[in-house]
Amino acid sequence: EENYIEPGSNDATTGSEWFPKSIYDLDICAKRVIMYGAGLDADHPGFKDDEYRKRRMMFADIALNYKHGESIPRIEYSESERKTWGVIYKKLRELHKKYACKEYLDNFEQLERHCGYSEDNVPQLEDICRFLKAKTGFRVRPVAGYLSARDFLAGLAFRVFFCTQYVRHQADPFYTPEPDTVHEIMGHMPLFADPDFAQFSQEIGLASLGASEEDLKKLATLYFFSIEFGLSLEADNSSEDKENLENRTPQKRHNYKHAVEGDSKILCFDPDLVVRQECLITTFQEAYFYTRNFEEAQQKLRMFTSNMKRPFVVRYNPYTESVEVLNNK
Ligand code: HBI
Ligand code: FE
Repeated sequence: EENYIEPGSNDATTGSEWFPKSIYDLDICAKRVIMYGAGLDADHPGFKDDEYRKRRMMFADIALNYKHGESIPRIEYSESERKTWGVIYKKLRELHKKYACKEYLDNFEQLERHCGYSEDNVPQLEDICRFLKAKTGFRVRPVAGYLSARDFLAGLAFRVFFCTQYVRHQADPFYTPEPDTVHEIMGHMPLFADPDFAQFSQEIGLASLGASEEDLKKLATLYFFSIEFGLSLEADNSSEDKENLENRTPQKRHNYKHAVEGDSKILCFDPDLVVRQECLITTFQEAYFYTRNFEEAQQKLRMFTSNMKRPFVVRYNPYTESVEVLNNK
């Protein structure tokens, strides 16, 4: 490959691990996918399904050949894929009414209006990409599967979300061991249309560029307990003080079914505490973290990352969609 950099390679400009400097460099990150298509584990529901594996290779092919700036190929989803999507869509729309925050609900409605979100249609990434670009400057680009935390977070620095395009196996619509397009489209897309959430996400990404292994792990954990599993505390009366809010019934305070109805802990988002948590992939979390709004999350993240040490400073240039690296040696 003419355009490939081995993970872990040294970066001549910073002396740290190589990282993308321009949005075009994300083509390199996208190729370093850890697991996809033929590499499904034995416990994956699609492991013994040759047809599914073939389908996954088709999606991998699209993602591995995609280059920044191209339009994202449209997919004709199969009847089985549309059925899986529909079952999840229906269930989640019910849960959203009860648990989702206002920002999520408002943007979801817009996605229904502008991007073909509905029970019987799997939305196209190209349409979502255009929508997000206009709302917050965020983009999605197809990815073949799981990336390293470093490559995945690097995309966010450029307001790019690496987005899977395949649908989970039909055997188990309500569980997937890996991200799939239903997770991305239903779960992530609505909030990337929110300006504060977008800013928060980009700042995690910028902090990750050239970060030490230790700091990278902290940022991945912060990503996990905010963008993946974060809670937004909503008050229906803004004059109430914090103590009153915390004494509310859980149903009024939080947005997630498990967090609300399970026996997990619900704690205020504090990066110093969050980075000591373990990320549980295959089970519910032991604790969830809330902020009152996305701006609060942003401020707390900024406080935390300003104490991280790198031998250089990165500055994002939105005109060129690249980062400037300032060596302060
Ligand atoms: N890769 N494609 C993909 N999607 C993810 O959501 C993802 C990933 N790699 C790493 C990752 N998530 C997590 O480690 C985050 O904590 C960064
Ligand atoms: Fe996710």
